[in-house]
Amino acid sequence: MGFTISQKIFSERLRSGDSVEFGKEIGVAVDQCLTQDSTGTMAWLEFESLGIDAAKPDVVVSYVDHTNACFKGESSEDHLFLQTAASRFGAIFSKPGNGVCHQVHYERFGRPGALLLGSDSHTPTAGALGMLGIGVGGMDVAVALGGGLFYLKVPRVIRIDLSGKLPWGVGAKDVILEVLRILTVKGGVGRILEYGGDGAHSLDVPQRATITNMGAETGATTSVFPSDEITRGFFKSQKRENAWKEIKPDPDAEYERIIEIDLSSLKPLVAMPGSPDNVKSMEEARGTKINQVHIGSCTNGSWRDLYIASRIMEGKTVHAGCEVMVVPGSRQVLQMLIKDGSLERLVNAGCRIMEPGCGPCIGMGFVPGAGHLSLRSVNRNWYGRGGNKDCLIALSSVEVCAASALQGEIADPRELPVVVLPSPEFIIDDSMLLHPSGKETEIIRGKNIAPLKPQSPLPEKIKAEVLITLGDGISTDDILPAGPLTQHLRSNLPEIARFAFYYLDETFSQRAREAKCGAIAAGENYGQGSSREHAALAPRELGISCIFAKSFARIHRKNLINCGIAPLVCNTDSLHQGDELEIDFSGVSEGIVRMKNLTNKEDINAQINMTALEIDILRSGGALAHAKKPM
Ligand code: MIC
Ligand code: SF4
Repeated sequence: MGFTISQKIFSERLRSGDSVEFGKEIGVAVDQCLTQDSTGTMAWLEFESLGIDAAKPDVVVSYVDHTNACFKGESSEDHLFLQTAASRFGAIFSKPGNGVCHQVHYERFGRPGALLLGSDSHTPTAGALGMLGIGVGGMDVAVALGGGLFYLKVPRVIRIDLSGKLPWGVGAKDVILEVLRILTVKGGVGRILEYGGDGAHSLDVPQRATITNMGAETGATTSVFPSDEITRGFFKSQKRENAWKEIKPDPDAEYERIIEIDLSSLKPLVAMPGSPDNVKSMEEARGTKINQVHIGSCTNGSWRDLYIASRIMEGKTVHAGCEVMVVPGSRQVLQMLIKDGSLERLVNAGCRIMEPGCGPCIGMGFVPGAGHLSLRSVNRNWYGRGGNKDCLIALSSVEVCAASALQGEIADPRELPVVVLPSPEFIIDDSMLLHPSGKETEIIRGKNIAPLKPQSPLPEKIKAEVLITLGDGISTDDILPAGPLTQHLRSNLPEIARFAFYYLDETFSQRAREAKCGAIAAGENYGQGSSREHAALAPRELGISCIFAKSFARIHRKNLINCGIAPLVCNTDSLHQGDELEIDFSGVSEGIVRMKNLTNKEDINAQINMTALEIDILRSGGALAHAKKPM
């Protein structure tokens, strides 16, 4: 039996386990790690707590992109900590303004065939280069920085077979919105999406990156394209041709499922507010009034995207009832836009410009008003995303965003003159990437950086009160909102914990602190979305010891275990806020947790669904306590 692309990459770095067959538990060596500021302060503090001298993987980059604007001084202090920690432990530091981690990483560091672990859920963007990028929580990155293996069960592979060519006005974003329409936000869980077919070879690397980036929204472990002549061309233009090699699946590789998409027949799509899989056709969405357009983010912040937007808007004016914010994905993109006149075209059309970074995507500026509809080229649109729980966000391609900005309502770009893309001239200037100076660097910590508390082993029995009951699809943005409210508190757990479930129930943190030991009950796909470890660390800080849900999203489930919270699977319909539970962990190794609901006298057996290693981590109290245990 031949291998898929991901099996090839896993098998080359297999250090624990005997085969890369689906479902096998394996431990793989990690080649590259990335961290970003909002998850990175914790990841580097966690790495430091392991007492290891220097980061081990070949390429380690610490980016600042989420808190560039420094609305609060704490963020500036965090940046200095990250810069000095990177220098001390041997990582490259990407300064604020250099761009979003995923965009810069594929431009300057990624390479076909490598395995990248990143403390951000959109790390799969790197799959555009024919490598595997996997988003994880900070503790998994900390362990990998120390040279530890990354353990996972080999995911099933869905092949997405692309044929034809995208017509004018239809973007790579429409390909991934079509995939989301088919798979929904749960269809990728436990799976890798591998793209192939003639149509795949018609897409350039930035288009592929849009698709691999937003594969995260299907819940997939990662997404990957083959590395071909198009990839080689990209490496050449980035002056890194030596890093290129061909990667393709074996012809007899086995897939769980093959999804066929004819690019020529695709039409523009829009994900309407609430969820990235709330996908509607242009016919259904057009004419909807919009207040804002945001073009940019790690999904659609490439030069290709912004160039097209500038040509669509050239010589025209943004609609009076609409504001437009353009945010280049990287400084390289910005430099190219300056050089080729795109920036001038955008500004002349009435667009506003923000420095390269995450910006509005994570609610750092350009926060829409209550009930306002913001059309964005970003990847997420849950309620509460974008910095205001009452705003509405719709997702589309840059082509749809630009056409709609001119009309003040969702509009069809296919009716506008065709934009022909010239060959890009990439500007290579790595001056905002700082190289480490080594062990003598003093790490500078602001007051905001609260020391980590030690993790303590899981008790055999606990009593806990159900503090909140929740429905399906609770995202990490629901658990711990991002944006200006919390972004500066990412290295201060006691402070950030005050905002746990803030948009859903402002009293939660206070009640949790009073209860001392609490539990949460939820529906399907609990914790979907970001890799934000704080969505597990903050509840832990508030004394939450277990979460009962019908199912869990991959990264969050692992973050819970790493933080010493038990993710327990059961039917949660009979649990109510205020129920007193007696939970018995003595059967954990057999995969069962027995629980008595003292309020309604019901006995429930919850499934633990964990590997032996995960059980060991949970028993130890978390990943750091486990990593420090003598072998
Ligand atoms: C996001 O898009 O939600 C983030 C902000 O990039 C997160 C990480 C974080 O919470 O800092 C992610 O996707 O992992
Ligand atoms: Fe930044 Fe948004 Fe991408 Fe997250 S999804 S890394 S906030 S641009």
